[in-house]
Amino acid sequence: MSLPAALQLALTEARHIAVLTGAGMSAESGVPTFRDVRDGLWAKYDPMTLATEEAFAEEPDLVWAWYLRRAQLIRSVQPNAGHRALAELGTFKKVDVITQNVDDLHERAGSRVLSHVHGGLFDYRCFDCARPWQHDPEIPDEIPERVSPPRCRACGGWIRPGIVWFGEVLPRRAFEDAVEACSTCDIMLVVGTSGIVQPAGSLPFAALERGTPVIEVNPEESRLSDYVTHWWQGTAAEILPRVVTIARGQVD
Ligand code: BV8
Ligand code: ZN
Repeated sequence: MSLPAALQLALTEARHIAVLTGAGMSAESGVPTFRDVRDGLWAKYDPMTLATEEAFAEEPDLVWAWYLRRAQLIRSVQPNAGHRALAELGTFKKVDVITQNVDDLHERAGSRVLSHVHGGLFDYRCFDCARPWQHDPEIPDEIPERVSPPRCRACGGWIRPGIVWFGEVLPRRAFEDAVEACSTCDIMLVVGTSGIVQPAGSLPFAALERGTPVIEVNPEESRLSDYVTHWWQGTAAEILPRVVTIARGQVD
């Protein structure tokens, strides 16, 4: 399936590209998405219930162990061809990467990330006094079901991952920068997101309402597919290298 000629031209001529990525961006690196069929790691834990302040307040050792497992997984995988393609795109176009993902795979591929709208798994802070905790937590090879989080040196509170849980507000600056990028870019890519989680899922409309073309890259239909300019059916690692070819003005 190829991109319509008019959108190919828009991509080649674009000077500023905004890219919103979701869990599907990291799927080909081996990181399960939230809506994947759950394997062992996810089968027992529904992110919707565990990724909340309440869950951490009630069972800090269960939630902390779950995030240790995710950190261990992310440390063990590599960026995929999709991450690398976006990094390459950023070497000859102004590319603003806005990610819902809490992993660091965009950075490890060489992209400059404008916004982690749901925070980052590896920046930790105190649950009580919010002081940053600048260490790398111990990650045992075999992570038990429950692991007590480290304690804050200043107040003794539990250390938590620096990510945005359900019910928590998004980092203001990150979200404002993301809206600005989507409102001013020449073209927007939306890669690997179901568009379910808000307010991140509304970002493509900041582009669409200005008549800016929005191309969605996803192997399946999402909540956004009916609204975007074009749904390019395919995976991040398949399609994004082709985006780079077209952006260079070469034949796809
Ligand atoms: C807020 C960090 C309010 C955690 C995440 C009803 C009840 C309760 C809350 C709400 C509600 N209705 C709306 C809400 C708000 C809620 C929300 O949106 N809920 C949803 C579920 C309805 N949002 C919030 O709570 C947000 N905060 O609203 O605060 C507020 C306001 C004022 C004052 C106080 C409070 C906070 C949301 C952030 C939650 N944190 N992550 C963690 O990671 O543990 S969200 C988390 O889930 C991810 O970050 C990501 O954003 C989201 C998963 O979405 P996707 O990335 O799209 O992934 P998904 O699996 O869904 O889809 C993958 C896609 O990839 C699929 O389309 C698939 O086809 C595609 N794909 C698969 N393989 C590939 C691929 N694509 C390309 N290539 C491939 N190879
Ligand atoms: Zn503290």
